[in-house]
Amino acid sequence: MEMSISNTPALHQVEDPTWSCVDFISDLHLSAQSPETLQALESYLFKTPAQAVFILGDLLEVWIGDDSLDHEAFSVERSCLHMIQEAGLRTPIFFMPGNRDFLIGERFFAESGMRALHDPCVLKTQGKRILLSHGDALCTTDVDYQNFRQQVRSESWQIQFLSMPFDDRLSMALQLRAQSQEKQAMMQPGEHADLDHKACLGELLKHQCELMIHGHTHRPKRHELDSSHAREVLSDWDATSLPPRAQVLRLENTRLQRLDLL
Ligand SMILES: [Mn+2]
Repeated sequence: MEMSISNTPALHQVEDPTWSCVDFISDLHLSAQSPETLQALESYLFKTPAQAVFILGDLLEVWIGDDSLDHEAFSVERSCLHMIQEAGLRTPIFFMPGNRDFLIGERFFAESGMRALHDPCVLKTQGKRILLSHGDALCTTDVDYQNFRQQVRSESWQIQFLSMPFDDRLSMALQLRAQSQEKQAMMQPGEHADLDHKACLGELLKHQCELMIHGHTHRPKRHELDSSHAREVLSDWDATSLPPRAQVLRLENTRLQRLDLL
């Protein structure tokens, strides 16, 4: 079987001195259960004034390999890919895989036209150096999760997983998701994993950045890490929640603002 694990070269740095407006979004968790959120993404992508859109992970709720594009169960994800391909003709779209969709591979990138970002990636724009990340790798105090992450991000695990029959992969993914939802539901507020303060500061210093933008935790907020370093957390999207969530973090002429689209 043809493996789809990514040989797509992922960018460690993106730089464009001509961009005066760039958008950041993450955690849309698109699936057949969320056509309204897909619709919100489509109308946003076709009218944003941004010169580049950065999707920082978890665009899709579940991804078990690019051959899913040929299965009826993933027709919504396929239409998402086609919509992004069309929108990308108007505005370049960059994508960094998250913990849900890290198995997005070469074929998905090629057909969607999205450019792959390494996690983390440095964006140089408007005189700033901004560190982009999904965020899960910096939840360093959750040792169980980091062990799991290391396993599923290894080439050997991915080769083995992708060689399994489609239906087996699908049931395994749904089982993992159910376990994770069960674990989340049993947690008290404040118990949910968050990015480690020291780990974030360390990454920022290492990459000579003052600001990090990330998703993953679904807790949109700006955190000051010290007098000159901060992180901005993106919101997740859910067009059917009350109130609906579809937020964009926009950097326009060096100013950051949060825009609620719905
Ligand atoms: Mn995530």
